[in-house]
Amino acid sequence: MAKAGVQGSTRDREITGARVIVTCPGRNFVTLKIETKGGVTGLGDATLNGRELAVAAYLTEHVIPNLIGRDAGRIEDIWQFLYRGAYWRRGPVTMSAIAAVDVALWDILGKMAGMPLYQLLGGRSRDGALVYCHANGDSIEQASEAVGRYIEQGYLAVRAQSGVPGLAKTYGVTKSKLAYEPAESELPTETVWSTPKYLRHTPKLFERARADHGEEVLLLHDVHHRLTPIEAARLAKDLEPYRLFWFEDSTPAENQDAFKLIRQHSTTPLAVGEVFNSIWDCKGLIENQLIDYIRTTIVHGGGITHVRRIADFAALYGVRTGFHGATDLSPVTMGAALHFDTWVPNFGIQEYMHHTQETLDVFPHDYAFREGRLHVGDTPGHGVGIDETLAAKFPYAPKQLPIARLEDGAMWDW
Ligand code: GCO
Ligand code: MG
Repeated sequence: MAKAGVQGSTRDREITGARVIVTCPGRNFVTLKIETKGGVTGLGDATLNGRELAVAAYLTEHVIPNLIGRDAGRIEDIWQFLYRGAYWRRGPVTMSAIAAVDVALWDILGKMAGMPLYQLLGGRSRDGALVYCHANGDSIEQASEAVGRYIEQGYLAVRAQSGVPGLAKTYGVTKSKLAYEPAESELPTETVWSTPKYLRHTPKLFERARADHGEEVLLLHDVHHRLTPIEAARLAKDLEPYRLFWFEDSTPAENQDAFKLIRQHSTTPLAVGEVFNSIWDCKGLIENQLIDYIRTTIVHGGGITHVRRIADFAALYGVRTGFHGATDLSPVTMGAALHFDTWVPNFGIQEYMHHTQETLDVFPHDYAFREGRLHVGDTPGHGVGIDETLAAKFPYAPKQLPIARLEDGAMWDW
Protein backbone atom coordinates (compact mmCIF):
# COMPACT_ATOMS: atom_id res chain seq x y z
CA MET A 1 0.00 0.00 0.00
CA ALA A 2 1.34 3.45 -0.89
CA LYS A 3 2.20 5.56 2.12
CA ALA A 4 0.51 8.97 2.35
CA GLY A 5 2.99 11.70 1.37
CA VAL A 6 4.18 13.89 4.26
CA GLN A 7 2.74 16.95 2.46
CA GLY A 8 -0.76 15.59 2.15
CA SER A 9 -1.12 13.83 5.48
CA THR A 10 -4.02 14.75 7.76
CA ARG A 11 -1.59 15.94 10.41
CA ASP A 12 0.12 18.34 8.01
CA ARG A 13 -3.20 19.67 6.75
CA GLU A 14 -4.23 20.97 10.18
CA ILE A 15 -4.93 24.73 10.05
CA THR A 16 -2.61 26.38 12.55
CA GLY A 17 -3.15 30.04 11.73
CA ALA A 18 -4.92 32.56 9.53
CA ARG A 19 -4.33 36.27 9.03
CA VAL A 20 -6.02 39.14 7.22
CA ILE A 21 -3.71 41.43 5.25
CA VAL A 22 -5.11 44.83 4.24
CA THR A 23 -3.07 46.79 1.73
CA CYS A 24 -3.59 49.71 -0.65
CA PRO A 25 -1.16 49.53 -3.60
CA GLY A 26 -3.16 52.06 -5.66
CA ARG A 27 -6.44 50.71 -4.26
CA ASN A 28 -7.54 48.68 -1.23
CA PHE A 29 -7.34 44.91 -1.09
CA VAL A 30 -8.18 42.45 1.70
CA THR A 31 -6.33 39.13 1.56
CA LEU A 32 -6.65 36.08 3.79
CA LYS A 33 -3.61 33.88 4.38
CA ILE A 34 -4.18 30.43 5.89
CA GLU A 35 -1.29 28.43 7.37
CA THR A 36 -1.08 24.68 7.94
CA LYS A 37 1.01 22.53 10.24
CA GLY A 38 3.01 21.18 7.30
CA GLY A 39 4.02 24.73 6.39
CA VAL A 40 1.91 25.03 3.21
CA THR A 41 -0.02 28.31 3.03
CA GLY A 42 -2.92 29.45 0.88
CA LEU A 43 -4.27 32.85 -0.19
CA GLY A 44 -7.82 34.06 -0.72
CA ASP A 45 -9.15 37.48 -1.78
CA ALA A 46 -11.82 39.10 0.45
CA THR A 47 -12.05 42.54 -1.15
CA LEU A 48 -15.47 44.22 -1.19
CA ASN A 49 -15.04 47.65 -2.75
CA GLY A 50 -15.78 50.48 -0.31
CA ARG A 51 -16.68 48.01 2.48
CA GLU A 52 -13.26 46.36 2.93
CA LEU A 53 -13.03 46.52 6.70
CA ALA A 54 -16.45 44.92 7.20
CA VAL A 55 -15.17 41.74 5.56
CA ALA A 56 -11.81 41.99 7.35
CA ALA A 57 -13.64 42.18 10.71
CA TYR A 58 -16.02 39.33 9.79
CA LEU A 59 -12.99 37.18 9.03
CA THR A 60 -10.91 38.19 12.04
CA GLU A 61 -13.67 38.23 14.63
CA HIS A 62 -15.98 35.45 13.48
CA VAL A 63 -14.35 33.14 10.94
CA ILE A 64 -10.68 32.68 11.81
CA PRO A 65 -11.30 31.44 15.39
CA ASN A 66 -13.46 28.68 13.84
CA LEU A 67 -10.75 27.57 11.43
CA ILE A 68 -7.93 26.81 13.81
CA GLY A 69 -7.42 23.09 14.27
CA ARG A 70 -9.59 22.07 11.28
CA ASP A 71 -8.40 19.89 8.41
CA ALA A 72 -7.63 22.19 5.44
CA GLY A 73 -8.50 19.31 3.12
CA ARG A 74 -12.16 19.36 4.14
CA ILE A 75 -13.01 22.18 1.76
CA GLU A 76 -16.66 21.28 1.29
CA ASP A 77 -17.32 20.74 4.98
CA ILE A 78 -15.68 24.03 5.94
CA TRP A 79 -17.78 25.78 3.28
CA GLN A 80 -20.98 24.23 4.68
CA PHE A 81 -19.88 25.04 8.23
CA LEU A 82 -19.37 28.73 7.39
CA TYR A 83 -22.58 28.99 5.34
CA ARG A 84 -25.14 26.74 7.04
CA GLY A 85 -23.53 26.91 10.43
CA ALA A 86 -23.58 30.70 10.65
CA TYR A 87 -27.40 30.80 10.73
CA TRP A 88 -27.26 34.30 9.10
CA ARG A 89 -26.81 33.38 5.47
CA ARG A 90 -25.75 35.10 2.26
CA GLY A 91 -25.00 38.78 1.69
CA PRO A 92 -21.82 40.23 0.17
CA VAL A 93 -19.86 40.53 3.44
CA THR A 94 -20.46 36.93 4.52
CA MET A 95 -20.02 35.45 1.05
CA SER A 96 -16.78 37.37 0.38
CA ALA A 97 -15.38 36.11 3.68
CA ILE A 98 -16.40 32.52 2.86
CA ALA A 99 -14.88 32.95 -0.61
CA ALA A 100 -11.55 34.00 0.86
CA VAL A 101 -11.41 30.87 3.03
CA ASP A 102 -12.53 28.61 0.18
CA VAL A 103 -9.98 29.95 -2.33
CA ALA A 104 -7.17 29.75 0.23
CA LEU A 105 -8.08 26.09 0.90
CA TRP A 106 -8.13 25.20 -2.82
CA ASP A 107 -4.75 26.94 -3.10
CA ILE A 108 -3.40 24.79 -0.25
CA LEU A 109 -4.82 21.62 -1.82
CA GLY A 110 -3.18 22.45 -5.15
CA LYS A 111 0.16 23.13 -3.51
CA MET A 112 -0.02 19.89 -1.51
CA ALA A 113 -0.96 17.91 -4.62
CA GLY A 114 1.67 19.71 -6.72
CA MET A 115 -1.05 20.63 -9.23
CA PRO A 116 -2.41 23.84 -10.71
CA LEU A 117 -5.99 24.57 -9.66
CA TYR A 118 -7.49 23.98 -13.14
CA GLN A 119 -6.17 20.43 -12.92
CA LEU A 120 -7.92 19.82 -9.59
CA LEU A 121 -11.17 21.09 -11.09
CA GLY A 122 -11.04 18.56 -13.91
CA GLY A 123 -8.34 19.74 -16.28
CA ARG A 124 -8.16 22.05 -19.26
CA SER A 125 -11.10 22.68 -21.54
CA ARG A 126 -9.21 25.39 -23.46
CA ASP A 127 -5.77 26.89 -23.99
CA GLY A 128 -6.57 30.38 -22.75
CA ALA A 129 -9.49 32.46 -21.51
CA LEU A 130 -10.95 35.02 -23.92
CA VAL A 131 -10.90 38.39 -22.17
CA TYR A 132 -12.47 41.79 -22.69
CA CYS A 133 -10.87 45.05 -21.68
CA HIS A 134 -12.31 48.51 -21.04
CA ALA A 135 -12.24 51.28 -23.66
CA ASN A 136 -13.71 54.64 -22.76
CA GLY A 137 -13.66 58.28 -23.73
CA ASP A 138 -15.34 61.57 -22.96
CA SER A 139 -16.87 61.62 -26.43
CA ILE A 140 -17.95 58.96 -28.92
CA GLU A 141 -14.88 59.73 -31.04
CA GLN A 142 -12.48 59.28 -28.13
CA ALA A 143 -14.21 56.09 -27.00
CA SER A 144 -14.03 54.63 -30.49
CA GLU A 145 -10.34 55.58 -30.74
CA ALA A 146 -9.74 53.76 -27.47
CA VAL A 147 -11.46 50.66 -28.89
CA GLY A 148 -9.04 50.86 -31.84
CA ARG A 149 -6.00 51.03 -29.55
CA TYR A 150 -7.05 47.84 -27.76
CA ILE A 151 -7.66 46.03 -31.04
CA GLU A 152 -4.09 47.00 -32.04
CA GLN A 153 -2.83 45.46 -28.79
CA GLY A 154 -4.43 42.14 -29.73
CA TYR A 155 -7.75 42.28 -27.85
CA LEU A 156 -10.58 40.40 -29.52
CA ALA A 157 -13.29 41.80 -27.21
CA VAL A 158 -13.66 45.36 -25.95
CA ARG A 159 -16.20 47.01 -23.66
CA ALA A 160 -17.05 50.54 -24.83
CA GLN A 161 -18.35 53.35 -22.60
CA SER A 162 -18.50 57.04 -23.46
CA GLY A 163 -19.34 60.30 -21.74
CA VAL A 164 -22.90 61.54 -22.31
CA PRO A 165 -23.38 65.16 -23.49
CA GLY A 166 -24.94 67.18 -20.67
CA LEU A 167 -23.73 64.87 -17.88
CA ALA A 168 -20.56 65.90 -16.04
CA LYS A 169 -19.53 62.33 -15.12
CA THR A 170 -20.55 59.00 -16.56
CA TYR A 171 -19.97 55.50 -15.22
CA GLY A 172 -16.94 53.84 -16.82
CA VAL A 173 -15.32 56.99 -18.19
CA THR A 174 -12.01 58.18 -16.78
CA LYS A 175 -9.88 61.22 -17.48
CA SER A 176 -6.70 59.46 -16.39
CA LYS A 177 -4.72 56.95 -18.45
CA LEU A 178 -5.11 54.33 -15.73
CA ALA A 179 -8.03 51.93 -15.43
CA TYR A 180 -11.35 53.46 -14.36
CA GLU A 181 -11.36 53.48 -10.57
CA PRO A 182 -14.72 54.68 -9.24
CA ALA A 183 -14.02 54.52 -5.47
CA GLU A 184 -12.14 57.80 -5.43
CA SER A 185 -12.92 59.61 -2.17
CA GLU A 186 -13.48 58.98 1.50
CA LEU A 187 -17.16 59.83 1.23
CA PRO A 188 -19.14 59.07 -1.95
CA THR A 189 -18.83 61.45 -4.90
CA GLU A 190 -22.27 62.59 -6.06
CA THR A 191 -22.96 62.15 -9.77
CA VAL A 192 -25.98 63.24 -11.82
CA TRP A 193 -27.81 60.83 -14.11
CA SER A 194 -30.28 61.37 -16.97
CA THR A 195 -31.84 58.32 -18.58
CA PRO A 196 -33.24 60.20 -21.64
CA LYS A 197 -29.82 61.69 -22.46
CA TYR A 198 -28.12 58.31 -22.11
CA LEU A 199 -30.73 56.47 -24.20
CA ARG A 200 -30.40 58.98 -27.06
CA HIS A 201 -26.62 58.85 -27.04
CA THR A 202 -25.60 55.20 -26.58
CA PRO A 203 -26.74 53.71 -29.93
CA LYS A 204 -24.60 56.37 -31.65
CA LEU A 205 -21.52 55.12 -29.79
CA PHE A 206 -21.95 51.62 -31.20
CA GLU A 207 -22.89 52.85 -34.66
CA ARG A 208 -19.57 54.68 -34.70
CA ALA A 209 -17.56 51.81 -33.20
CA ARG A 210 -18.87 49.39 -35.86
CA ALA A 211 -18.22 51.93 -38.63
CA ASP A 212 -14.63 52.45 -37.41
CA HIS A 213 -13.69 48.88 -36.51
CA GLY A 214 -15.89 46.55 -38.57
CA GLU A 215 -17.83 43.41 -37.68
CA GLU A 216 -15.10 41.18 -36.24
CA VAL A 217 -14.36 42.75 -32.85
CA LEU A 218 -16.62 41.63 -30.00
CA LEU A 219 -18.21 44.72 -28.41
CA LEU A 220 -19.71 44.89 -24.92
CA HIS A 221 -21.48 47.57 -22.91
CA ASP A 222 -22.28 48.03 -19.21
CA VAL A 223 -25.40 50.03 -18.27
CA HIS A 224 -24.54 49.70 -14.57
CA HIS A 225 -28.08 49.16 -13.26
CA ARG A 226 -29.51 52.52 -14.42
CA LEU A 227 -32.63 51.62 -16.45
CA THR A 228 -36.15 50.47 -15.76
CA PRO A 229 -37.07 47.18 -17.47
CA ILE A 230 -38.92 48.82 -20.37
CA GLU A 231 -36.08 51.35 -20.90
CA ALA A 232 -33.62 48.47 -20.90
CA ALA A 233 -35.77 46.67 -23.46
CA ARG A 234 -35.79 49.79 -25.64
CA LEU A 235 -32.00 50.19 -25.57
CA ALA A 236 -31.33 46.47 -26.10
CA LYS A 237 -33.57 46.70 -29.19
CA ASP A 238 -31.90 49.89 -30.45
CA LEU A 239 -28.49 48.20 -30.13
CA GLU A 240 -29.46 45.09 -32.11
CA PRO A 241 -27.98 46.29 -35.42
CA TYR A 242 -24.53 46.55 -33.78
CA ARG A 243 -24.53 42.91 -32.63
CA LEU A 244 -23.20 43.34 -29.10
CA PHE A 245 -21.48 40.39 -27.44
CA TRP A 246 -23.39 41.43 -24.34
CA PHE A 247 -25.48 44.13 -22.70
CA GLU A 248 -24.66 44.19 -18.99
CA ASP A 249 -26.61 45.05 -15.83
CA SER A 250 -29.27 46.98 -17.69
CA THR A 251 -31.63 47.02 -14.73
CA PRO A 252 -31.17 46.24 -11.03
CA ALA A 253 -31.78 42.52 -10.63
CA GLU A 254 -33.39 42.16 -7.22
CA ASN A 255 -36.50 41.52 -9.26
CA GLN A 256 -35.46 38.62 -11.48
CA ASP A 257 -38.80 38.73 -13.32
CA ALA A 258 -37.94 42.16 -14.73
CA PHE A 259 -35.72 40.43 -17.25
CA LYS A 260 -38.75 38.81 -18.90
CA LEU A 261 -39.71 42.18 -20.27
CA ILE A 262 -36.26 42.85 -21.72
CA ARG A 263 -36.10 39.36 -23.22
CA GLN A 264 -39.51 39.68 -24.90
CA HIS A 265 -38.34 42.68 -26.85
CA SER A 266 -34.78 41.97 -27.88
CA THR A 267 -32.27 39.37 -29.05
CA THR A 268 -29.28 41.33 -27.68
CA PRO A 269 -27.46 38.90 -25.30
CA LEU A 270 -27.85 39.81 -21.64
CA ALA A 271 -25.25 39.61 -18.85
CA VAL A 272 -25.84 40.18 -15.16
CA GLY A 273 -24.67 39.14 -11.73
CA GLU A 274 -21.51 40.92 -10.56
CA VAL A 275 -23.36 42.02 -7.41
CA PHE A 276 -24.94 38.62 -6.77
CA ASN A 277 -23.46 36.41 -4.10
CA SER A 278 -25.53 33.24 -4.19
CA ILE A 279 -27.14 30.83 -6.63
CA TRP A 280 -30.47 32.03 -5.22
CA ASP A 281 -29.87 35.47 -6.73
CA CYS A 282 -29.74 34.05 -10.26
CA LYS A 283 -31.71 30.79 -10.09
CA GLY A 284 -34.81 32.24 -11.77
CA LEU A 285 -32.79 34.16 -14.35
CA ILE A 286 -30.98 30.98 -15.36
CA GLU A 287 -33.79 28.42 -15.33
CA ASN A 288 -36.13 30.75 -17.19
CA GLN A 289 -33.38 31.43 -19.74
CA LEU A 290 -33.65 35.18 -19.21
CA ILE A 291 -29.90 35.77 -19.41
CA ASP A 292 -26.99 34.58 -21.53
CA TYR A 293 -24.01 35.24 -19.25
CA ILE A 294 -23.70 34.97 -15.49
CA ARG A 295 -21.11 37.36 -14.02
CA THR A 296 -21.01 36.28 -10.38
CA THR A 297 -17.38 35.57 -9.65
CA ILE A 298 -15.38 33.77 -7.05
CA VAL A 299 -14.69 36.54 -4.50
CA HIS A 300 -18.27 37.76 -4.11
CA GLY A 301 -19.96 34.41 -4.76
CA GLY A 302 -18.71 32.24 -1.92
CA GLY A 303 -15.58 30.97 -3.64
CA ILE A 304 -14.86 28.19 -6.09
CA THR A 305 -17.06 25.71 -4.23
CA HIS A 306 -20.22 27.81 -4.68
CA VAL A 307 -19.52 29.42 -8.06
CA ARG A 308 -18.92 25.94 -9.47
CA ARG A 309 -22.50 25.09 -8.47
CA ILE A 310 -23.78 28.20 -10.23
CA ALA A 311 -21.78 27.39 -13.38
CA ASP A 312 -22.97 23.78 -13.49
CA PHE A 313 -26.59 24.87 -13.05
CA ALA A 314 -26.13 27.52 -15.76
CA ALA A 315 -24.72 24.92 -18.14
CA LEU A 316 -28.06 23.06 -18.11
CA TYR A 317 -29.71 26.12 -19.64
CA GLY A 318 -27.04 27.21 -22.11
CA VAL A 319 -25.96 30.13 -19.91
CA ARG A 320 -22.23 30.82 -20.00
CA THR A 321 -19.86 32.40 -17.50
CA GLY A 322 -18.59 35.96 -17.89
CA PHE A 323 -16.78 36.64 -14.64
CA HIS A 324 -16.50 40.10 -13.15
CA GLY A 325 -12.86 41.20 -13.28
CA ALA A 326 -12.71 44.88 -12.33
CA THR A 327 -9.61 46.23 -10.57
CA ASP A 328 -11.31 45.97 -7.17
CA LEU A 329 -11.04 42.18 -7.48
CA SER A 330 -7.45 41.40 -6.53
CA PRO A 331 -4.97 39.40 -8.63
CA VAL A 332 -5.75 36.50 -6.27
CA THR A 333 -9.32 36.46 -7.58
CA MET A 334 -8.06 36.92 -11.13
CA GLY A 335 -5.73 33.93 -10.76
CA ALA A 336 -8.43 31.71 -9.26
CA ALA A 337 -10.99 32.87 -11.85
CA LEU A 338 -8.61 32.14 -14.72
CA HIS A 339 -8.06 28.59 -13.51
CA PHE A 340 -11.83 28.21 -13.31
CA ASP A 341 -12.20 29.71 -16.83
CA THR A 342 -9.57 27.29 -18.14
CA TRP A 343 -11.65 24.36 -16.86
CA VAL A 344 -15.33 25.36 -16.95
CA PRO A 345 -17.06 23.83 -20.00
CA ASN A 346 -19.63 26.64 -20.35
CA PHE A 347 -17.10 29.47 -20.36
CA GLY A 348 -18.07 32.68 -22.16
CA ILE A 349 -15.58 35.44 -21.47
CA GLN A 350 -13.52 36.95 -18.63
CA GLU A 351 -13.41 40.67 -17.79
CA TYR A 352 -9.85 42.00 -17.62
CA MET A 353 -9.26 45.50 -16.32
CA HIS A 354 -5.63 46.26 -15.75
CA HIS A 355 -4.24 46.48 -12.21
CA THR A 356 -1.60 49.12 -11.50
CA GLN A 357 2.05 48.08 -11.49
CA GLU A 358 2.13 48.58 -7.69
CA THR A 359 -0.71 46.07 -7.31
CA LEU A 360 0.97 43.57 -9.61
CA ASP A 361 4.21 43.93 -7.61
CA VAL A 362 2.42 43.21 -4.31
CA PHE A 363 0.73 40.13 -5.84
CA PRO A 364 3.29 38.13 -7.89
CA HIS A 365 1.35 35.95 -10.33
CA ASP A 366 1.92 33.67 -13.28
CA TYR A 367 -0.96 34.52 -15.62
CA ALA A 368 -0.15 36.37 -18.82
CA PHE A 369 -1.95 37.99 -21.76
CA ARG A 370 -1.33 36.66 -25.27
CA GLU A 371 -3.35 37.31 -28.43
CA GLY A 372 -6.67 38.24 -26.84
CA ARG A 373 -6.56 35.63 -24.09
CA LEU A 374 -5.22 35.26 -20.57
CA HIS A 375 -3.22 32.12 -19.91
CA VAL A 376 -2.57 30.57 -16.51
CA GLY A 377 0.73 28.96 -15.65
CA ASP A 378 1.37 25.58 -14.06
CA THR A 379 2.37 26.79 -10.59
CA PRO A 380 0.63 24.55 -8.03
CA GLY A 381 -2.50 26.17 -6.55
CA HIS A 382 -3.89 29.36 -8.11
CA GLY A 383 -0.46 30.75 -8.83
CA VAL A 384 -0.81 34.12 -7.04
CA GLY A 385 1.29 35.11 -4.03
CA ILE A 386 1.68 38.18 -1.84
CA ASP A 387 4.81 40.16 -1.00
CA GLU A 388 3.92 41.04 2.59
CA THR A 389 6.86 43.40 3.11
CA LEU A 390 5.81 45.44 0.11
CA ALA A 391 2.10 45.21 1.06
CA ALA A 392 2.91 46.75 4.46
CA LYS A 393 4.24 49.85 2.70
CA PHE A 394 0.75 50.66 1.37
CA PRO A 395 -1.58 51.32 4.34
CA TYR A 396 -5.36 51.13 4.00
CA ALA A 397 -6.97 54.32 2.66
CA PRO A 398 -10.76 54.58 3.16
CA LYS A 399 -12.62 55.10 -0.12
CA GLN A 400 -16.27 54.65 -1.10
CA LEU A 401 -18.07 54.19 -4.40
CA PRO A 402 -19.98 57.15 -5.87
CA ILE A 403 -23.74 57.58 -5.74
CA ALA A 404 -26.07 58.80 -8.50
CA ARG A 405 -28.94 61.28 -8.33
CA LEU A 406 -31.44 62.26 -11.02
CA GLU A 407 -31.41 65.84 -12.30
CA ASP A 408 -34.12 66.73 -9.75
CA GLY A 409 -31.94 65.50 -6.89
CA ALA A 410 -33.66 62.17 -6.19
CA MET A 411 -31.46 59.16 -5.40
CA TRP A 412 -30.92 56.69 -8.23
CA ASP A 413 -28.90 53.52 -8.76
CA TRP A 414 -25.20 54.14 -9.34
C1 GCO B 1 -17.62 46.07 -14.10
C2 GCO B 1 -18.19 46.69 -12.89
C3 GCO B 1 -17.27 47.56 -12.11
C4 GCO B 1 -17.96 47.97 -10.81
C5 GCO B 1 -17.01 47.88 -9.67
C6 GCO B 1 -17.65 48.27 -8.35
O1 GCO B 1 -18.41 45.68 -14.93
O2 GCO B 1 -16.40 45.95 -14.17
O3 GCO B 1 -19.45 47.24 -13.14
O4 GCO B 1 -16.82 48.65 -12.86
O5 GCO B 1 -18.47 49.25 -10.88
O6 GCO B 1 -16.50 46.57 -9.62
O7 GCO B 1 -16.80 47.99 -7.31
MG1 MG C 1 -20.40 45.86 -14.51
